[in-house]
Amino acid sequence: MADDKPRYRTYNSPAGGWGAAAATAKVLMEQSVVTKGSRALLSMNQPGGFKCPSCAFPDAACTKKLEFCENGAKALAHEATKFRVTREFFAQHSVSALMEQSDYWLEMQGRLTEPMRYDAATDHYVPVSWDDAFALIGQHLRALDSPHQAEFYTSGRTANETAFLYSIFVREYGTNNFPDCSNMCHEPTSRGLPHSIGVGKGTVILDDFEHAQAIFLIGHNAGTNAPRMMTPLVEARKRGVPIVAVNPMPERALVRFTEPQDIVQMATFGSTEVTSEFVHIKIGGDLALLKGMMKAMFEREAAGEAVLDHAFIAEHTSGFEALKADIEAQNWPDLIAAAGIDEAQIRRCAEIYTRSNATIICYGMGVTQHQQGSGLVQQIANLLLLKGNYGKPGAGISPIRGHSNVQGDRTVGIDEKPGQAYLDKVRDVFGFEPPREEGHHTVESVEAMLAGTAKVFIGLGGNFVRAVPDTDRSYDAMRKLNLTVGIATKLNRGHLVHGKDALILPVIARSERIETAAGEQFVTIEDSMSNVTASRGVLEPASEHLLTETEIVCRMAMATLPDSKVDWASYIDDYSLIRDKIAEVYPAIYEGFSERIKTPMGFHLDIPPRRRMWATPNGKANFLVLPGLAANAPVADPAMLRLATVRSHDQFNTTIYSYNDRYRGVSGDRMILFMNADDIAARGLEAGAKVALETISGDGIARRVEGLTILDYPMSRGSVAGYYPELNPLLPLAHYDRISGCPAAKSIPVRVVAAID
Ligand SMILES: Nc1nc2c(c(=O)[nH]1)N[C@H]1C(S)=C(S)[C@@H](COP(=O)(O)OP(=O)(O)OC[C@H]3O[C@@H](n4cnc5c(=O)[nH]c(N)nc54)[C@H](O)[C@@H]3O)O[C@H]1N2
Ligand SMILES: Nc1nc2c(c(=O)[nH]1)N[C@H]1C(S)=C(S)[C@@H](COP(=O)(O)OP(=O)(O)OC[C@H]3O[C@@H](n4cnc5c(=O)[nH]c(N)nc54)[C@H](O)[C@@H]3O)O[C@H]1N2
Ligand SMILES: [Mo]
Repeated sequence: MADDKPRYRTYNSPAGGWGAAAATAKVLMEQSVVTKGSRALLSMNQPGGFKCPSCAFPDAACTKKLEFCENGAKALAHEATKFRVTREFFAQHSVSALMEQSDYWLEMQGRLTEPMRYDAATDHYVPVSWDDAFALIGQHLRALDSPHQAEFYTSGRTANETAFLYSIFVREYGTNNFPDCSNMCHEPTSRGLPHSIGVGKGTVILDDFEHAQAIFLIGHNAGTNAPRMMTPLVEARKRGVPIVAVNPMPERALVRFTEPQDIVQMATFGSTEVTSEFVHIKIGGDLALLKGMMKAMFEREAAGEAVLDHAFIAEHTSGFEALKADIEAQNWPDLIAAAGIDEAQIRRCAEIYTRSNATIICYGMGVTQHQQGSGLVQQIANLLLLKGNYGKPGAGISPIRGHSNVQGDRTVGIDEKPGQAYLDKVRDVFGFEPPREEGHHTVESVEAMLAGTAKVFIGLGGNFVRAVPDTDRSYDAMRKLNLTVGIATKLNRGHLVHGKDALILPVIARSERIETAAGEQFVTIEDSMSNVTASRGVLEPASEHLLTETEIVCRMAMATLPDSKVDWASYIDDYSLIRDKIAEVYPAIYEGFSERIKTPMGFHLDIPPRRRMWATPNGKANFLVLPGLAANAPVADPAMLRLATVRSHDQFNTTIYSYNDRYRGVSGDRMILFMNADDIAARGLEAGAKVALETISGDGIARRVEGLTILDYPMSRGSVAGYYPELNPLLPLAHYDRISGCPAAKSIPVRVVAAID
């Protein structure tokens, strides 16, 4: 269980600094990889080395600086770990026994070493040959009545080459069922933003942070989830750039930070105040903040001041009048109530925004994971359009993506709603007719499993069953399947909650060398700012029985599609052949891929708004209206609290590195309910009390999580937080953004109830 006795205290030191340096050393020691890990860290994010397997923030390549952070080091240490999950391990532990273990314990067992098949007679995983494993997959997939009965999941660590081949395999097989981790993450960006500015990606590059005159950070926790981002933020702050952080939790790194790479700050215990304006927003109150800022600007215009970029609006946009009418219809008391902050602060934010001629707005899960996640992203885009904050240095929209290649996977075909022009291209390049109907996103794939129409699940990375909403129902859904396949580096819950047949297929990881018959191979990834770079592993693979993800995809295809039009065998050995095909399917952005990838810094994929070009149906950037002020459906229960499920400092999504959350002052416990003192008192409760949470959903399904300890924490009023994935049983499958399908994991309506002892 917990690695320490639980302790809660206030963390007053700056984030980063010696605490981060010590944590880096500790994790290398825990995984027994001090020498190997330290050597590998020197190659991480360096030209000729491999890309950090953690987040998707770009690195300032070629600076000769160390380009890793504490959490990147954790990700690497856990990948390079000396611990192993062997056939003896599986012989020793039945699946039912493993089910009793925590996610943390499963992770700590180490790297998977050989392919395994579930044996129902003994309830153990037993060794299987690779040939037999692929034959079993082929047999199941060929036996289905329709290819739409299979679900093909991708997690965002998968490299471009693998994801591209996977998308071709699945389309030749005959379905667009591509549930993807992105569906739970930045899908509101991928689906919402194209209507606004013609592209579902950010428009900012790293260099823009050097030219920004104001930076807004809405709903993301950079110090934990994209720590390398702290460097450009601290540099901007030192230049006097105002930084506004909008968050229901006063995240420590946003307040004060010491750069572990800054020798002087480290030696003098100095630090930088990162945020100049902290906006203690209510969960979902961002919509009212954004509208309030726009209202303040329209009021000044009405008073005769010119605060908008009228020339830009006239030349480049459409829908201005409708937006103006919607914003002017909002009144201040409603805006203040919905945002949970005062009018003066909204006006201050508007003032900071108005004064700046180049503003960057960054955002994360605090924006996307609401029922109106896509609408919220579009309001951010509106605000930027009002001052022409696209296509000039230092300005633009900057979604901070999650997994290191989640954006790249989408670019190269992991898309359940593919465009017809793209499908035509696939047909022309590969010579088969791809399916034209839309496939399932993540929520729809779980619904299909529950309905019994889905029969096979293949997970290319990730930990699907732990990441999706409604844990109990999702476990039931997975258990109905005929076959589940987990292509993975580490043992996780997804391998234990399985179908009638089940396979675990272990892979070579990002930091490890890929040697094929054609010599050493590298893969490529696309970061959050659309830079494509090569990644070459440097370590020995964790076991001699591992295969590359690419080979696994090719051999699944060969076992499933005996009459395939695609020369799968050739791609197993030579990845440049895959890149040539990517270039053929996406000539506009990937032409000359194999040549362009030779430069150490890689290359940037074209983002038309950077040139003030708008790939929308009307050729303009569009102001879009989201009526009202509610980011989520209102709930009529006065006891209701909005629950955000968030990450601790010591986890990577469903992978739990420890039970500590240093910057929030928590150690030894993850069953925490972060709650405002007034909300605690209003319920006659006390900090330290054990309580349960119940979802208010009205669909007749009881959702409850027991055993939470109340922590008196400076949350905004009416907003509570706790950890993902422990609280996923509270998140109803149907609680999601209708435009993107993204589960509203930051805004679950709950009530606190007495714990059952
Ligand atoms: N070390 C580490 N790095 C990671 C990950 C990890 O788990 N560990 N995960 C990766 C992935 S896949 C992703 S998507 C990203 C996630 O990175 P983030 O987007 O930072 O994700 P979260 O921790 O879920 O929550 C973000 C913040 O949203 C705030 N928030 C909650 N509700 C609201 C709201 O209504 N409004 C506003 N304004 N804020 C709100 C929370 O207080 C929290 O600070 O990080 C990536 N990087
Ligand atoms: N309640 C709630 N739910 C959420 C979220 C939330 O904030 N709140 N966040 C959502 C978000 S943003 C995301 S992105 C999803 C994450 O969902 P996933 O991407 O499915 O989950 P991860 O925990 O990142 O996956 C971890 C597993 O990936 C495997 N793995 C690691 N590296 C590799 C590799 O190189 N190759 C392969 N093949 N496998 C590898 C390991 O076996 C490990 O156990 O969860 C979502 N779910
Ligand atoms: Mo994510």
